Amino acid sequence: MTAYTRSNAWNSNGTFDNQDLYWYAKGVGVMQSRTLDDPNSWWFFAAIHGEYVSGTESGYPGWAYIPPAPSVPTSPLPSSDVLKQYWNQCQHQSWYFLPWHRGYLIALELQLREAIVSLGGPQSWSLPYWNYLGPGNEYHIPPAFTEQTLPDGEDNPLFVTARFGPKSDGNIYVEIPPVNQDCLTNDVYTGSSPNTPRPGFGGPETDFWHGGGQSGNLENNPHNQVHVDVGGDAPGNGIGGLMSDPGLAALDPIFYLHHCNIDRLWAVWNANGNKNPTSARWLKGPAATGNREFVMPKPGSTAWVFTPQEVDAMSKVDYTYEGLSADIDTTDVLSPVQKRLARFGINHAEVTTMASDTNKPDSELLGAHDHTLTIGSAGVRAAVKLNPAVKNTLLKTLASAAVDQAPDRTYLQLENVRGKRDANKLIVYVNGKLAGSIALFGLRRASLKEGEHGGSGLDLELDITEIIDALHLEQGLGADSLDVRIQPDKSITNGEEISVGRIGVYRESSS
Ligand SMILES: [Cu+2]
Repeated sequence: MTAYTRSNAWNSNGTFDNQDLYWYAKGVGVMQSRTLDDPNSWWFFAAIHGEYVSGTESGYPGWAYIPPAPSVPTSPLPSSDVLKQYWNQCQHQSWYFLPWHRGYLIALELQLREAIVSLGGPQSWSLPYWNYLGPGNEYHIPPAFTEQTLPDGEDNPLFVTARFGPKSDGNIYVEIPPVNQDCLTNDVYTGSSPNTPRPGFGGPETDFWHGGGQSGNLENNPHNQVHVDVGGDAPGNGIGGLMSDPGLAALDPIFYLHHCNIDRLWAVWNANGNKNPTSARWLKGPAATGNREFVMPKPGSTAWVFTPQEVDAMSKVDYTYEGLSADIDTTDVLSPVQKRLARFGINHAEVTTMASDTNKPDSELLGAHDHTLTIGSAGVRAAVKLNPAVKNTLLKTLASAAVDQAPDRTYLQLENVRGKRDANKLIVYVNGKLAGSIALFGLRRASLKEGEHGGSGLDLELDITEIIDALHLEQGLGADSLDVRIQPDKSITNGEEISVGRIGVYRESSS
């Protein structure tokens, strides 16, 4: 069914010599010339993801307060039926994150291709992807996005004022590290224990879910990191960049190239032999259990209703990615499990696959710090007490690591994290070792009391398996608590402190 190829945006140095980018700009221009209430417009598509068109809040990030370019309209509104059917659909912190965004990209690509062909552009045009983890300069935004004008002198529809970068200086790039694609090493799409759900590679089991709670590994890094890096905020803690907030992000044309790369990484993960959920609840989507359906406007304003199972494999969609096969693990590369067992002195040559048939590993709370922590510029430090019985279970699996028996994995989660600003990251250390960095994309909205989940905030997870392995191998994991230090990436103004309700540490049996 492959008819189209989505190519690397850095081809032809990411300039308008790259015809995919030139025609993308032209197509975006056509969609931007349409009105907000037109389901074929750029503005309507951004609102499908999320919007603050006429909310109760005044001031930024309300759409009326966005500094041009682009000049974002807030009227005319579609009818309330159309609005309820289409707007505010994006699935975040959910196992629907990947299939929903895949359908969203397919719908936007159809709209753009129609507009591009109407201008005399190529029939084969497809959305390019931005692989910020590619070689050389590719961690920078392709230059076509920062030019104010097109080669013909017209305004460049890809240019956006509210895009500030990781250092708030207008230099737009992705910070590597912490951005990585380590998420590809988790072979579980969604972990599932009733009391301690793990988000896995693809996100936790949810109903229709417009954000809040736990991000899956891919959503956490690179997805959330790239949003916050690209959007950033204005110097001196001013307004946030469009990409930093889910209710603004899809107004920035770089959004869709970022999401193409996320979609590509899902395809790579599947091509590496990892399996998507097989439960009807995932395959049929939230509409099957009486919740909202996933629906996109097709050109001409016909409604396309779709489910995850209609888009969950590259064989079911009409596009592929340039160079997809080059990204796939080959047999001479050690699998993540082989690498891990090698650290325990186990000969990886004997390790065959330990792929998950069940896709449902068992997990359990290993320890917690239960008091609310407040994070200002200086950061915070806490002792996470470990439950002796659960620690013993973990220690047994570490001691009996074998070819056919990978030890438990361990995760640290910052729970009910609340705050006012998305454009920041928390850097976490466990017993002095760097556990990783977590971007706060979606934090402001998830913290609003009047929001969908009562302002319960975000649950931010880091895989600390390697640290626990190292502690075990170096010194036997004797202590009854872990020393956790949390440091913000950017300074935090008084009154804008970030709170963490609980720190939880979990063990998860290897599938
Ligand atoms: Cu996104």
